[in-house]
Amino acid sequence: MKSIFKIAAITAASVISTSAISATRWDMATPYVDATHHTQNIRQFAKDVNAATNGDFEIIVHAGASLIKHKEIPRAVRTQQVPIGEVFIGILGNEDPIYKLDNLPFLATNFTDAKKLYEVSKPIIEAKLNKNGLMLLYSVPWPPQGVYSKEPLTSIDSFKGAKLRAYSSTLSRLAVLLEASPTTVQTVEIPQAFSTGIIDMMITSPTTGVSSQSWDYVDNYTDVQAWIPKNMVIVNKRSFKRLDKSMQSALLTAAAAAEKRGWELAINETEIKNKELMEHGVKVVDPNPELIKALTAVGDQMSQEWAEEAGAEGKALLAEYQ
Ligand code: PCA
Repeated sequence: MKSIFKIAAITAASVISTSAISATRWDMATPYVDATHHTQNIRQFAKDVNAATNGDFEIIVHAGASLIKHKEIPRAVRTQQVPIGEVFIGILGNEDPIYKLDNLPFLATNFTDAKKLYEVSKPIIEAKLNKNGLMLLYSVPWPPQGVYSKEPLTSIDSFKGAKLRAYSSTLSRLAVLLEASPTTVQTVEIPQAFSTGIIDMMITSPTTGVSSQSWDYVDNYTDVQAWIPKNMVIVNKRSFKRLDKSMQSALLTAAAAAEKRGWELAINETEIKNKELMEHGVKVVDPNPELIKALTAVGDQMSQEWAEEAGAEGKALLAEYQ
């Protein structure tokens, strides 16, 4: 009896003494390279957490899918392989229709509408994540999505037969409706996909057009501003609960700041990266009105399809947004 008490006392003492000085280190898996505002924002977020906890809570950012492949990041966070990660919301489209909403063409084409759509959909996204043991920390948009092509994009027929890069199931669906053939290609593989002829067109932001050096493969960027997709930073709930209260609050405070900063960065990024495309010789042009009209009609069709797929919850959400 005596010795058991003694062991218990020693154990308790060592727990107290280590927790008082113990530092927490989290590995964070992110998909995109440093040359994107998302990753720069995350690095600042990690710094903020560190500063707020006097260095006790360190988040080590593994950018550019260097630790975990993009497609595998959601599962890695769910299974606590890493406690925290960033994902493109649209890549979860096959798990639940709610994540497809983020890539629907011509539903939210400016930052004000994108913010509105985010606010309306956030409670549902949080509830879905919660069911999977995950928490939404914050979400930040990309610049509006435009079309990169070898030939000028004159009409909707320019898409016919194109080998169009796709990064989500929603974008694949759009490609099919445009009579193009979609191929899934990760951002880091874009140059190779163009040079080997796997793709000859893509729809993405000026950010990704710059980071993939699109000027090596295409001459035209048509700024159709089709949608404003977002990334989200997610945390494993159990990992979060295991943090002490001061670390939890440091994380949440830094996340709120990162969300605010990230939206501002995305707005600036749009202008900066559009200019950079031009400096490298890409012709950045506005779409003609007929093209926008035709693309909007396809977008409307996709919104209807989405509302059917997402059921009552989806219809209510769309109605609230619209
Ligand atoms: N860039 C990422 C997602 C959206 C964007 O602008 C990509 O092209 O995969």
